[in-house]
Amino acid sequence: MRERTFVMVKPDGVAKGLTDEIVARIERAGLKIVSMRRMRLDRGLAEELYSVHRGKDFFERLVEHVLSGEVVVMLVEGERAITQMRELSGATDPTKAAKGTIRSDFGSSITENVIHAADSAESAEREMRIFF
Ligand code: 3AN
Repeated sequence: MRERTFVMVKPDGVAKGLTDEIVARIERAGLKIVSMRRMRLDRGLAEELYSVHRGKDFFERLVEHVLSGEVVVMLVEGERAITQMRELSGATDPTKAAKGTIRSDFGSSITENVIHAADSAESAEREMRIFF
């Protein structure tokens, strides 16, 4: 099934110069980057993106991290794009992520885990609407 999803290279990924590597992995998986923008989030956007985590103990840490530098937001399209992007990204905790995934290869902590990819069709729709 052809899907669209929302992906974001987080500030640690941008700072480590990983944007091109991540774009290459997405394209090699047969997915298409329909639109891409480098930007700085403001607090309102960051809190809206992560609104499902509001009230959790890591919420402020997460928001502070995505405000700490530039991010690259992407609209990605293709067969099973949502699942494929989750598979390319790997588990939230880089130490638990499967070998060869973006987070396993480049992530340094649960907060600094390089990439965000929408976790469901509903999240993808909501997140795409925020940024595109
Ligand atoms: P994922 O990004 O793998 O879908 P979510 O949606 O559960 O994970 O969490 C969103 C972001 O919140 C994660 N990318 C991570 O940076 C952060 N996060 C999640 N759980 C924790 C935690 N226990 N401690 C710190 N940060 C967390």
